[in-house]
Amino acid sequence: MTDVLERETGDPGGPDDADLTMGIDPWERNWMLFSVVLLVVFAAAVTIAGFAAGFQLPGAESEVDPRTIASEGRWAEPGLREVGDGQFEAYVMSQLWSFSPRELVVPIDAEVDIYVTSQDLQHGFKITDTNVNMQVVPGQVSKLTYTFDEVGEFPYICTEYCGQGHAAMFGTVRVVSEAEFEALQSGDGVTTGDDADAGGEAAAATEDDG
Ligand SMILES: [Cu+2]
Repeated sequence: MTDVLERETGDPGGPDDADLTMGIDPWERNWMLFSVVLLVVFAAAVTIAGFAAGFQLPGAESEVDPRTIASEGRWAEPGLREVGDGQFEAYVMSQLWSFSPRELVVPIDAEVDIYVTSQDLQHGFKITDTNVNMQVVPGQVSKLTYTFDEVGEFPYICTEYCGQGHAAMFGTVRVVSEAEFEALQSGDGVTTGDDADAGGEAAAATEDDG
């Protein structure tokens, strides 16, 4: 078309000089504008996801020795512990091919700091229907905080292929009502807190019952 125009009229085509702003073709200007708008939209999406939707990047919380970690401190007895009012921490150990513990029972609206590490090779830790999704790297503790605001069962799975037993590597977060959680605590079903605390709570619960 341009070639035909040029041959017939000597006009190379394109916009008239009057349509140019600072020598920029209007189409080119519009595309430049469009790409700037896209960048703004992407930046807004990341900001909204980060602050409003509560997305977090799982941080490398600390470094550990994968050969000995299973017998050290809180890792020696992985599981859920109450650390304050409505505040919990969960330690989850990964190994071929299981998570310890296999079940975490959490009261509704509990804010849980979840720590995961591995004592052999790389695994993944994802709690379905939540945005908890972490790489689990031997020698490193991964941490995310999540508030469970819905009663139900949320299976956690290994998301990093780790050998023939990989598909069997799963567990469940069971979110229960406050009342059910207290009932479980006063029974033998669940251990939370240090032994002394758990004993104290159990005793207090028994007193309440009587
Ligand atoms: Cu796996």
